[in-house]
Amino acid sequence: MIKRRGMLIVLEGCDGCGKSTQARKLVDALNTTPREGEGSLGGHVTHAELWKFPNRDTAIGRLIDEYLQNKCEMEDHAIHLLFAANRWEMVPCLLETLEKGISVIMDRYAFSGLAFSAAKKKKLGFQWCKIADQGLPRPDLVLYLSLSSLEMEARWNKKERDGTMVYIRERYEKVAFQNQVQAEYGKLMMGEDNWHVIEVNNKSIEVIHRNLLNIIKDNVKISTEKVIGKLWL
Ligand code: 2DT
Ligand code: MG
Repeated sequence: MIKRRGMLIVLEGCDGCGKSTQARKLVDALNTTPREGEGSLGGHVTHAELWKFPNRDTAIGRLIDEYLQNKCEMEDHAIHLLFAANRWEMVPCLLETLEKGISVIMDRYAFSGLAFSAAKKKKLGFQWCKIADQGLPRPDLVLYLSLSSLEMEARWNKKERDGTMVYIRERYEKVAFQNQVQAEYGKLMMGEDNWHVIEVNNKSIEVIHRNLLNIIKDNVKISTEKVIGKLWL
């Protein structure tokens, strides 16, 4: 019998597009899907874990958190490298997890690193930005949630009105900036065979969830038989 590794599945998109909600639902679904029989993933995926980047719990992550909350300033190249270092520090644990046959659903990854840094006014070179993440484990799937800027603004305003405490926007949570970020994502997905774009405007959480789960089901067998690739190499 072939020993199968876990899948590496990344969710990407602008702030407020629903990545975190969908990531949680996917992990729940994969952990409760029957191993065999109707509705199963054919015994290919048994367990899944939720990972998130930036991981604000490490020493590097705490610096990033301060930066995002505007509690400190950081030179653009330096913060870009910290985001990448925050991924590299987790690579041994990530590979071990996949090797055990556990799938990882990741809420942001190197694509956020590139899109957000490249969207800055004093642009960091696209190629320069890529280098820091080159060689990371390559995701089997990148599920990109695409949201219009009108809908994005409506969601943010709702968050601010509904919050019992005043919602304080983080550094990058400005519509014009996020539009630029979406444009940078557009460059990243060109020519890639592992990206799937899911339009999320006016769709219910459940409909989007089923859409994502079907993409995973379609790819699970082939992905888990392959050796994990290296990103941008
Ligand atoms: P969350 O709102 O998802 O916590 O993200 N970011 C993220 C970068 O600029 N570079 C990166 O490498 C990553 C992973 C995106 C916090 C913000 O940090 C941005 C939004
Ligand atoms: Mg955010």
